[in-house]
Formats: sequence, structure tokens, C-alpha cells
Amino acid sequence: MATFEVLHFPDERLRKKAVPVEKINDQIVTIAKNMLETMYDEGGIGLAATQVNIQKRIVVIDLSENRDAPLFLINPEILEKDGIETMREGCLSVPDYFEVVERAETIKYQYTNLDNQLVVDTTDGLLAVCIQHEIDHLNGKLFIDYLSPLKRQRLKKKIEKQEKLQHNVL
Ligand code: K2U
Ligand code: ZN
Repeated sequence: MATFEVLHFPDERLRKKAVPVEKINDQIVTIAKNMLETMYDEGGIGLAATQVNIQKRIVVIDLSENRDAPLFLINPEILEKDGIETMREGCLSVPDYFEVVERAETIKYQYTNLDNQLVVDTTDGLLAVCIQHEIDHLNGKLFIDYLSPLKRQRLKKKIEKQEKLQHNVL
């Protein structure tokens, strides 16, 4: 197994829109499994291929306590949304920053699993938030895009200042 480098905001490659997976072959399975390894290594509960500079519509998620119940979502789509919920979100591509984001409370969604089966399901809670967060990544959108322009600008300046400090230290 291998792991990928996770891109960090404001890397413009995070803004690329991922394309649908045409055929689930060995290459796609290997990418998905390496993404899962990367997610576990980074301490995340979800990861989209865009975050590792792969512009394919692949998402991995594992919300389990023992980190042993992975979900592999190929070409995930949200079919229906209902209600509103707010949750404090973080992101592996925006380290050390957390903000409250408003999203749909319940979603009906579909995806193709690694056995090439179409799965259609409805969920709410953390899984619903995670799926919406990851599909945003596939569309080049970050959770900080829901912030006010002022908050987003302040965050960008904070990260650029941190990068300058790190650069001077190295
Ligand atoms: O896409 C990602 O960056 C992974 C997110 C998934 C997620 C975000 C918001 C709400 C639910 C799931 C991270 O796994 S969130 C947790 C986190 C954040 C920063 C560092 C480590 C873990
Ligand atoms: Zn994220």
C-alpha cells in the first residue's frame, strides 16, 4: 500500500472539478485503497480524490471507532436534500481551522461500490455531512467557501503568514 500527499489550501489544484470514473478497474481500486491508507494516516474520517491531486470522482469514508469499516464511493451523487443542520467542520486540506457550516440534514444519495454495484441510500448526521463535504471537494469547493469573504480572506492571510514563518525557519 502507498499513501498520497494531501494538498493544502490555497493550492489551486483543490479547485479542479473531478471527472466521473468510466470503469472500475484495478487502477481505480488501487487509488481508492491508497486514499483510504492516506486518510487513516492523516487522522481523517473522509477523503476525496481531488485532495490528493487525482481528478476522478472517488471518495473514501470511515466513521467507525476501530477504523475498520471503510466506504468506497465511486461517482457519488446527492439525489435529494431535506432540512438544515449546522456542524463545526475541519478539513485535511485546511489544517488547524474549524468553522460551523450549514448543510442539508438528511440526504438521499447514490454511488457505485468497488463491486460495481449501484448503491442508493438515505442518511443523516455525520455521514450526511461527510458525504456533502467530500462531494464538494470533487466539485472544487472547500468548506471555507461557505464563510464570509472577510473570514476567508483573514484565513488566507493567516496561512500565508504561517507559510512565510515556516519558510524562514527551514
Ligand atoms: O475531506 C476532508 O478533509 C476530511 C474531513 C471530513 C469531514 C469534514 C467535515 C465533517 C465531516 C467529515 C476530515 O476528516 S474532518 C476531521 C478532521 C479534520 C482535520 C484533521 C483531522 C480530522
Ligand atoms: Zn475536506
